[in-house]
Amino acid sequence: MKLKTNQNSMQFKHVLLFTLILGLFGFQSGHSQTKKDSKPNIIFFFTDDQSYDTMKDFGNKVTQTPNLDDLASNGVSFLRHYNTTAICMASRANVMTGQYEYKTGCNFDHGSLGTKQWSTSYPVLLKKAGYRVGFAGKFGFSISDTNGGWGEEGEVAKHDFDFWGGGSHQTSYKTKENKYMVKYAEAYPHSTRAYGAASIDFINESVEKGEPFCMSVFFKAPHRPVQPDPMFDDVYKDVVFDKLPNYGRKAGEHLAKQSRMGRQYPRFVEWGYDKEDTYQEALRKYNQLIYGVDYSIGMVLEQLKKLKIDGNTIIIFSSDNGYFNGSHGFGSKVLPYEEGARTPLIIVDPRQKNKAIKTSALTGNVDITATILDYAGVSVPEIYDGKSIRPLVENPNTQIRATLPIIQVWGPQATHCLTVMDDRFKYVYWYYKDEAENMYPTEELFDIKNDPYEMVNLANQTKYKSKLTYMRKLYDKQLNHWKTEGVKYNGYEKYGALFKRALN
Ligand SMILES: [Ca+2]
Repeated sequence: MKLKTNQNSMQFKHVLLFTLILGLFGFQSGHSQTKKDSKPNIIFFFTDDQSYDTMKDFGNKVTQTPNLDDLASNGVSFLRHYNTTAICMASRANVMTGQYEYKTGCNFDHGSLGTKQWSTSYPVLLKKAGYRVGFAGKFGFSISDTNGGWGEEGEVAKHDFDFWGGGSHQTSYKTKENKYMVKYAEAYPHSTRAYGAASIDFINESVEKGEPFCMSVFFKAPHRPVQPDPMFDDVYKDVVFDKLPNYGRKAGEHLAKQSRMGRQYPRFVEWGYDKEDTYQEALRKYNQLIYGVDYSIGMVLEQLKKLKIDGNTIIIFSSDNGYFNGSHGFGSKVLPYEEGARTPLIIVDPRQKNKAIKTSALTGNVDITATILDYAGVSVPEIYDGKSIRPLVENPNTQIRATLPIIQVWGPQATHCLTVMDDRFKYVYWYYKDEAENMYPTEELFDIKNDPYEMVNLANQTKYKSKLTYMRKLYDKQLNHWKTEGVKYNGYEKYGALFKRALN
């Protein structure tokens, strides 16, 4: 409602009174969110175990993700986005706090996130900045200061949210099993759609209150157990999935022996990737779970349009880690190879002009946190390892980081390794030695640009000697950062010595 500055005071008082009455009865002029219109809303959709190879924009020819495709066509897709730890619990702590695992101190086998790290998480900082913050789905880690201590996931964090629809532990695909989501169970028995419905209610409330919001939707899908929504049983009924060029045991023979010492290796057979019919069935169900996510995201996007706030709402879509689906003879995630650690990332800022852009600039899960703060106008704490991706959204031809690590210190010791990447290469160092098993410290060097399926280890090729030297320097620098900045509890302090390179 516009007012001329030269109006007399009587007219002004009448208008003011009228406006107050409208306000009392809940009328709004135009769409709401008039108080802090300069602040965009933010929705962060985060899936669980979704490989990069699950969408057309990221190279899959047969998957159906119409709403994600729509996001990609309205924003920027990141083709080299990695989780700095490729497993649920650690990755969720990374993305909430903007810090690497050795600074969060949080992973399975290690411990919970400290209250100090949580105090600079994006939900806490956004709430302080006047945002309504909501959460639905799998939170995945607990918060406590008892080193190695454990508590129910989300029970501390939930007090920092205006809406909480989180579930503990691995959560369930049955909506009714999440006590915070029970009211959605009848209409949306599968939790994937229920998270969409809960998000819509939170968004509606925020708009009614005229407050900017940040909704985090952490889907359980497509994580196991394999329980897709039966509503979508027909989507991939007769579809035949292609295999990536690095599919199968033979394609992993050149990799470090240490990589086969964890549960990822037996799962190739246990989960049926080794036979054509069971492989196809696994891929159909896996992608059906992702189709459910796509549908749920579509529900939310439609509501944004209805409320006319789609032009002022930033959308971020990514996943907590990748998934092997048989690549190199592996199942599951954890390992630093592309299918394990790389995921889709799409960012849509409807206010800027770049649409349907793809970039190969290096980005990591820790960068999402700084990005959310950047869009909200909140300064990024110095303790963060992540950098805002916003400059890349506005200019996809630039870079925000020269290097990014992948940390793997979960599961059997033999599989522990530290990885560094630059804008083209990936270097992995496996420290573990067992002469009886014929295992020795091993280096791997991959040219991700020319060999995206990691079929050739270049570490021993003379031609790449100077590149190897350069990557070793990046590695040493990363390890030094671990030694000086890493937490001194939860079992992280020993890696300064364990990961010291024994090869020169
Ligand atoms: Ca996961």
